[in-house]
Amino acid sequence: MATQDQIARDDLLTSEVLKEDISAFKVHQAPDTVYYIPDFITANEEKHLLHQVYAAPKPKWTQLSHRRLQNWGGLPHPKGMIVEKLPGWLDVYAKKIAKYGLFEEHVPNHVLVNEYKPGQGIMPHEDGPLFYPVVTTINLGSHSVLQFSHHSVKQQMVDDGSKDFSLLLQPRSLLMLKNVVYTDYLHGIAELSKDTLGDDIVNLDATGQALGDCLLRETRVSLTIRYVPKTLKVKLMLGKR
Ligand SMILES: O=C(O)CCC(=O)C(=O)O
Repeated sequence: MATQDQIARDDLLTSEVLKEDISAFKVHQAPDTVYYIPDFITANEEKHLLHQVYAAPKPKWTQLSHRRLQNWGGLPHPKGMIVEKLPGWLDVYAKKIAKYGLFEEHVPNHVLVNEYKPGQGIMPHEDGPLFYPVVTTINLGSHSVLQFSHHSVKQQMVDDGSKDFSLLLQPRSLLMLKNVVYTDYLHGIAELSKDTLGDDIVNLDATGQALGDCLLRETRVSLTIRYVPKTLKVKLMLGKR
């Protein structure tokens, strides 16, 4: 009988053949540049990834006040990240996403896993200079709505939740952001238990949903896959004086 690992690997090979050219996935109604790939992974791959996330040892989780997270690949730091090899179950997707070319010749070396229960979210923020300016996110378990606001209305977004545009992220989809959307916009997720889809959502036609639909949130896990350019190599001097 095929194991979960084999099924996930077979599904991965199939999906690799299908999606090499991403131009069809560009979200034209968003500022430059957003790609949204629905069903980037299969339901089996999603199950496998969630299994791996929840199989991580308890100390791997960092509990924040409104969500919890796992950090893989090392801790980004202005002086350089001490690189820890990504585990195979994440590295396979880092390599797959690298093939789309958004990271130029680089392969992403860092993954942040965020878990959100219904009613949880993330404050509007920018990802900053420690990362190569491309964000890619695999969405697992539930939908969410990612809201964007231009820097010029930065404080307003924090104060009253106003936004310039939003993206509906369905389970199993891949989101990729770069250029102005990375450099000039804040992104965040409102702390809601359900989302009524409004005309701020610019990728609605790729999501299978309609304007006015109301979606109840369940537990969502996101894998934010990025590249940290500045790294440090640490030499272990074990047994040497
Ligand atoms: O969960 C998401 O899609 C957003 C995560 C995020 O913005 C972050 O961790 O910086």
